[in-house]
Amino acid sequence: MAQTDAHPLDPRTISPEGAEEPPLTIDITDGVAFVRLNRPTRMNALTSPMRRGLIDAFTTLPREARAIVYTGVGRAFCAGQDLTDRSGAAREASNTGTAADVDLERSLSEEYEPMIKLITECPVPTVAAVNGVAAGAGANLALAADIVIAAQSASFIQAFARIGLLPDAGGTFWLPRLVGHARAMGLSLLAEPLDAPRAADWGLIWEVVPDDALEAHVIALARRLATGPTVAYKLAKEALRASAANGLEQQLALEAKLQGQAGKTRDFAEGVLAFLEKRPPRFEGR
Ligand code: T3D
Repeated sequence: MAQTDAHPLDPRTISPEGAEEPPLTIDITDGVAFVRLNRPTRMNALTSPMRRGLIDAFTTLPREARAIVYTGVGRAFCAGQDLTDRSGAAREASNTGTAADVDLERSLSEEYEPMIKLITECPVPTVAAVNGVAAGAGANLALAADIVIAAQSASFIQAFARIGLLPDAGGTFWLPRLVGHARAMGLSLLAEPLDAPRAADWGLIWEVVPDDALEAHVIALARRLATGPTVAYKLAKEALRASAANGLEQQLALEAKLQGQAGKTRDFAEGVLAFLEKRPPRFEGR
């Protein structure tokens, strides 16, 4: 993705990793916020400052942008949890013949869970541009986006079982819903890479594009979303999220309630007028 000036939210202000190589960069262009995971030598593996940076970004950016794209710098999208952060505990456990003394429940509930929830419930459309391998929590970070677009050479790996864990960061929620029980089981237990074309065939992601077309394609799509009916998008997201837990009756009632809100937006009036006047709509996002 083309770099522009750093956004004031750039997490180098909150990161202890230094100003030269911020682990996350943010900029906003034409109403689209671009969030880039920026630890290419570590395959953009997630550290605590990155997770906190993502939490900050997805808290504040929806007030400043009408679409958010996130992607990785370098050849990977994200390799999940930075395992060097767990190396001390793993070595100690190996030396003493005990289990690793690391509180993964806390790590998940304090950082991964709010991060995934904020992205999933983000009021503006989110796009994951999966530029390379997405492994472990990195794969499920991608799946948290509304629209996942992958480069042809990208792959998705529920790598957790390789290190003695179960899928987290929303994996056990999204996988069965997106690809069904049998494929969710296979991906989780075998932890094998799923290449991007097959991920699209299986319905895990929206689409695959040639590697050299990813950037332009994602920018065009995100700009389209950023000029769309932002309130209607937010309400559609809310309704689709709720459908997993609702019966038809509840869902019809929710659609009626939310459509009532959509009908009161300026964008609805503009959409109808534009149709009647045979011209493209000019949505303001309100
Ligand atoms: O801990 C908690 O809080 C619980 C939450 C857990 C969530 C999780 O995400 S658990 C799963 C963690 N992730 C993984 O297990 C994936 C580990 N990485 C890999 O399997 C492979 O690296 C990849 C399949 C992603 C890519 O393979 P490849 O062959 O293209 O690259 P590589 O040579 O393995 O990696 C390149 C470098 O990135 C390498 O460093 P080096 O040797 O050049 O200095 C490698 O160590 C580093 N790297 C890759 N992934 C991670 C990583 N460093 C730290 N943490 C990583 N996750």
